[in-house]
Amino acid sequence: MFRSALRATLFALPLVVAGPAFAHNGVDHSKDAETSTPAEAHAETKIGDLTITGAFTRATLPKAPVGGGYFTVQNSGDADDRLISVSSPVANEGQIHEMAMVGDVMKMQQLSDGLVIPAGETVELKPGGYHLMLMGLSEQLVEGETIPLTLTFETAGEITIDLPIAATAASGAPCHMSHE
Ligand SMILES: [Cu+2]
Repeated sequence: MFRSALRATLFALPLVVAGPAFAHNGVDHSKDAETSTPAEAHAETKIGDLTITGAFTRATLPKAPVGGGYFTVQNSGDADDRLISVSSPVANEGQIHEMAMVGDVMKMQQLSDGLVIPAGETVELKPGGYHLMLMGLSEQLVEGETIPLTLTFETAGEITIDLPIAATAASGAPCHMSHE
């Protein structure tokens, strides 16, 4: 029911690659990723020309049906790439969402064509912006644990990372709890 309602709101929007969604209070996490601890929260994963950092999800309440997924991906290559699908063994289905203004209301909607990672640019998935949705969770997401998350990129291919589970209201990976 939830999913079909969501699909009903889908329409093509130009992909915004720069703007408010990516301003993170002026903090560029890609720069401090290597100097902070713990290491696990900043595990840097490379696949092809892409570097993934700061991946996390949030703890869920028991029986919560959906979870989120967030990370930063940097494309150091000369060609655009595209995140085309996501999956996790703890979820029935993984989706890629964006937040967008629909009339006067901020809504999230599925990016049915995936999320473009432009050549030479960094795209941040975060609460309130682009994000992953794990639909139909089979288990509660418990803070401090990890879940496997498989990302499939059009060019770079497929990779599975361990997604750390942060607090329920976390706005960043576990070691970035505050950066106001
Ligand atoms: Cu969503």
